[in-house]
Amino acid sequence: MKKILVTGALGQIGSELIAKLRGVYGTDNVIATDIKREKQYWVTQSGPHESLDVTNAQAMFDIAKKYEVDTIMHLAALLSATAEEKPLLAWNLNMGGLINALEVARELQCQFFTPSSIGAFGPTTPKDNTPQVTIQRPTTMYGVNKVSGELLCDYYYLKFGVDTRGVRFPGLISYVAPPGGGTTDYAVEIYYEAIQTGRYTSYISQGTYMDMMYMPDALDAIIKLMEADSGKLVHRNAYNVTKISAQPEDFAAAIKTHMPNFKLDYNIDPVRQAIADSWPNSIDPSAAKEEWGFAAAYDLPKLTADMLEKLQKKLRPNAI
Ligand code: VAH
Repeated sequence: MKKILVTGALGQIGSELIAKLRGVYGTDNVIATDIKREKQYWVTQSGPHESLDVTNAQAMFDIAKKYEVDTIMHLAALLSATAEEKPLLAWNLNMGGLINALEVARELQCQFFTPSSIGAFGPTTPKDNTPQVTIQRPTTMYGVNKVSGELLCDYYYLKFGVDTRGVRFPGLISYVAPPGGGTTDYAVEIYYEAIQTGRYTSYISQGTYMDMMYMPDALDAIIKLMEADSGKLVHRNAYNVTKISAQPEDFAAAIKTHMPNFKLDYNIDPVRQAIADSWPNSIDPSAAKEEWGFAAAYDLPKLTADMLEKLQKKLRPNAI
């Protein structure tokens, strides 16, 4: 039975991954850690949890040893927009936290997962149907962190035999924990605003395509990759995964099939627009499909219907 340590457990992915992992592997086998201390029932009170600053190597080792974990899922990181605002902090946290987690995995012989991102590509990368193996010259600190992270995880596999695995996530859309500091956050905000105000002002311009995926598909991908036969994995760190390539107008059109009066307008954020412009329009997930059976269930219409239904209950529980 797996015993899993998760860092960044209160983040956008972690908040839902903890519940998913506990459902699959058992509550007591999933240790939720985060630097935040706020009480969120389904994370802190429903199973083992520890406060952890991932830049504290000894603290991470001590927690991993205390619970005798055999798997580390390292999610704690600053996202693209925040990383661009605070590049040195991003380097120290994103890379310092990662090397600490890899060292713990090496010393305790743990299997290891950490997400990369479409942010690992840059303006010289082929923009459409971006291949699994291609030019990676990102022009953001987040992208530098993600490419460095992919190489570091490959190194720990080749040099020390650590079973490292990762995916390049697209923008992730969820209704549980809002994202923070990302470039693709607009694709989450638009659904919240649709329910709360019936309109949304996008900071990303019309016609800007980016890859997106619904959180349930992302969680399934993590578990499927980690359970895959190690011998079949070629592109371990990290696999392109995606389901949707969309621009703000596509989200608005999908929302309008449920809310015909929904309005979308624009107030562009030059920093996040520049980040988005440096990323692919669409990436090719065929290596993930071939090597470990990646599949995603939610296309844009299905994602939109579920987001609006769940957010209606979350934000307007008493509405008829
Ligand atoms: C971000 N949501 O916007 C993250 C993600 C592909 C985007 O890495 O920074």
